[in-house]
Amino acid sequence: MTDSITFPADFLWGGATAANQIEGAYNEGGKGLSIQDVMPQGITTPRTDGPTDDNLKQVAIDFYHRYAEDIALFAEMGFKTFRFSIAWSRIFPLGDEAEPNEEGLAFYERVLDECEKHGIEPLVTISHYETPLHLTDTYDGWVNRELIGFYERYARVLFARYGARVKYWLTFNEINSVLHAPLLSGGINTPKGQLTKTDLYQAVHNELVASALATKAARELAPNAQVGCMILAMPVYPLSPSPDDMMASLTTERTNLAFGDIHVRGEYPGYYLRSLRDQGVDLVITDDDRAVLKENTVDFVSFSYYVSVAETADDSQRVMGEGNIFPGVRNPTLKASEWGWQIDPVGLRIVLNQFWDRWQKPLFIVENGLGAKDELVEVDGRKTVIDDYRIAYLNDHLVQVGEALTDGVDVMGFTPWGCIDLVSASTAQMSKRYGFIYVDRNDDGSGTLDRYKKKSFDWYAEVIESNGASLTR
Ligand code: BGP
Repeated sequence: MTDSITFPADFLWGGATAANQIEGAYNEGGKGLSIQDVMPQGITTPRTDGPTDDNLKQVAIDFYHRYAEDIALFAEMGFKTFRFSIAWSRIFPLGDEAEPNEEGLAFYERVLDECEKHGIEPLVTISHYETPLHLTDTYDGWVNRELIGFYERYARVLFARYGARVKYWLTFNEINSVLHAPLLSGGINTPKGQLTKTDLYQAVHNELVASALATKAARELAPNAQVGCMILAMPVYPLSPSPDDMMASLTTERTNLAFGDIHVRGEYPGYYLRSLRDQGVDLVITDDDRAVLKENTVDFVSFSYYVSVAETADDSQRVMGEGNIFPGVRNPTLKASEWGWQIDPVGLRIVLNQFWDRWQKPLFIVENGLGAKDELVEVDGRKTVIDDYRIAYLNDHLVQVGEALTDGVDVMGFTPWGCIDLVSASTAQMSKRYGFIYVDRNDDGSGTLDRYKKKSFDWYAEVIESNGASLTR
């Protein structure tokens, strides 16, 4: 352990959100429906046919109308950057139209205005779990190659319109999660149990090509922009020191690492091709696809990190625990959050070192945080939440970021997830809170939507102000 933690002077401190989890206004401003409108319970139950009244995301935290107030609060914490996503169906309500929806474009102009007013650098996710529903219902989402063209058109519109104002772009949120949550992540309508491996991996391929085409478009239309991939990082430890367990953990971890390998190196690694062959998967990959992947690799690698898991080759030892989007073998050495996600700050240092050693690309931690139940209390006549557990979680993870920086890893920034309370992606709950800012909204939809600063608000402001010097080890 080093004596002091030094973060780079230009370290991008901030926070992260996604359109469908904050905006609400699901049918305002010419917006079309997205898959989120048929996933009122997140990934816990099958999709519905159409929108239902019990869907918290229809209102979410009403960011669509309150963005100025919220961005002002982020500025008060000293944010250097704010990660948000653009709802594809605000820009192309169906997804396959020729012309974009001006009202949707104008909304994000206003969001960018507010960021600029406060000197906050936007970090924009192009696609974050909100494929337009029409593309799901009509094309079966990313299984269909036509999605590549629709996405490229959408990305081009964004770069043309916002390219001079937005420097940092992410192509697909947690792109590797499509293997586990095909509807959420890939807009794929065919239920997971009925989806063939070939269709699933073809969807993966189509997204990877689309990601590279977006990178290509950014080079043309927004030459100052930097494009990153976004990977769900989940380090996998061997459950025992046996070589078989080590091999099993490497194999499991490679299902995530492959996405970084392809984005950074521009080609499919041998182990990935072997795994496709072993599964009898034969993909349609054109020579153009290969060239596009090779010529348009990413500028940086971003990732989410919440949880690590274990792996074993011994089926009798495979006791499963929770993970982010997909489960993993429970690690007996770690404690878990109220939602069963095992807490492992050192895992963040491991991931940072592993990714840096492997790819030598700047790394951006664009999600990390603790989903917890909060209790609103009154202190000195002000409503707040005494969230020491959240402060401890973030402090301990940031200390490990400091260690990785000292290890020589190039880390661009840190945007903890849900910097303001929002609707959870996996369970669609409000009660799974991540924010520095409490939003008065409950799982049953009640609440005033008023915002209150939690104890962690001042704590994070001080961390940013001191550029990490106030962290405690
Ligand atoms: C990631 C998603 C986010 C976010 C986060 C926390 O998988 O990119 O959208 O929600 O996890 O997960 P949850 O909301 O399920 O607690």
